[in-house]
Amino acid sequence: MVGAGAAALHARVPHTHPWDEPAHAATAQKTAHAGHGADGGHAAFRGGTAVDHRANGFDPHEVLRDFDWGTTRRLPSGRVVREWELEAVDREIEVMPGVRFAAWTYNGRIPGPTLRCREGELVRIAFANGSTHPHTIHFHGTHPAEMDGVPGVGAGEIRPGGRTVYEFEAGPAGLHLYHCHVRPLAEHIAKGLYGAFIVDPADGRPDADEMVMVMNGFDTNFDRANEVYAANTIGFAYMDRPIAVPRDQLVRVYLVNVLEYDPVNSFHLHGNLFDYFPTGTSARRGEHTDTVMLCQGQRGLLEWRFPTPGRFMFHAHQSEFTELGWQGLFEVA
Ligand SMILES: [Cu+2]
Repeated sequence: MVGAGAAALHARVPHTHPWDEPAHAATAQKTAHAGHGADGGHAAFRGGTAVDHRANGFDPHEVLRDFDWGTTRRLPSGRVVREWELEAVDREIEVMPGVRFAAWTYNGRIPGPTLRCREGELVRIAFANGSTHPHTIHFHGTHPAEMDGVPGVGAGEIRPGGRTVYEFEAGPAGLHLYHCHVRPLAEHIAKGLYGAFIVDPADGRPDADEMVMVMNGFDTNFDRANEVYAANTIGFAYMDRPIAVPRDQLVRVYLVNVLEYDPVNSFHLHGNLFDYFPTGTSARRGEHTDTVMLCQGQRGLLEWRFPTPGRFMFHAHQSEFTELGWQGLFEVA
């Protein structure tokens, strides 16, 4: 029973939290609206409606471990070229049950594909603009100025129907991101045009159960404030269905914050601490903690193991974000 969070979306819930039970389970049940059902599941609010992941075309559980390595070929020089095709697509996304958001996406999903490559490879991203607005792809990491994906430099803004190719040597190793850089910038990002960009060290990282979490939010009533918060777009998705993790397995989360309209976001883990590697650019951990705070555009790697089985929450430590969707569970077995 994890019922109190969703109620905050359309009712004021006086200080009940999923992690309070069993002591406060009865209170949580009483304060939840009718329609939440006996199990209190977040998906079952407003008369049993739930986000239709199939209709959205992506499921946060698949996004979580979906790393897009693109396609590779070898140049006569022996160098590896890694290629992807990204298209900007206007698309309506159901961001919480019954709430449809007129999104702008890369390849129809939010976040866009998690692009992954190795340091030193030549990467080529063919970008087609199938949207009704001009867009770009601006990558974080090192690249020549003309590949920066900003208006007025290189290919600049790509008009609807237009295309370009961004090409550069991948580096440095770390966790970067990509997003549209057309003005008004806040709108172009908040509408959904972003994704994670992972550059692996040439000799890789230790084996782990790897996940990507792009912390985001949605302004569903155009007041330049978010009504729903999440990791990977759909609030409560990892509460409804916890993330299964084997006990003692090294877990590595690639954490990105692209949240618009709020100055900071955060990640807090229950029952454990993690090693934190800011931007993933160094093998030396920056901190051993249970909470990290990230400004918009900041990202980092989190690593830890669960030594005992059970359910462990993770969520933004801004309680408002937590109650509006940015929370989830690890199920350790
Ligand atoms: Cu744009």
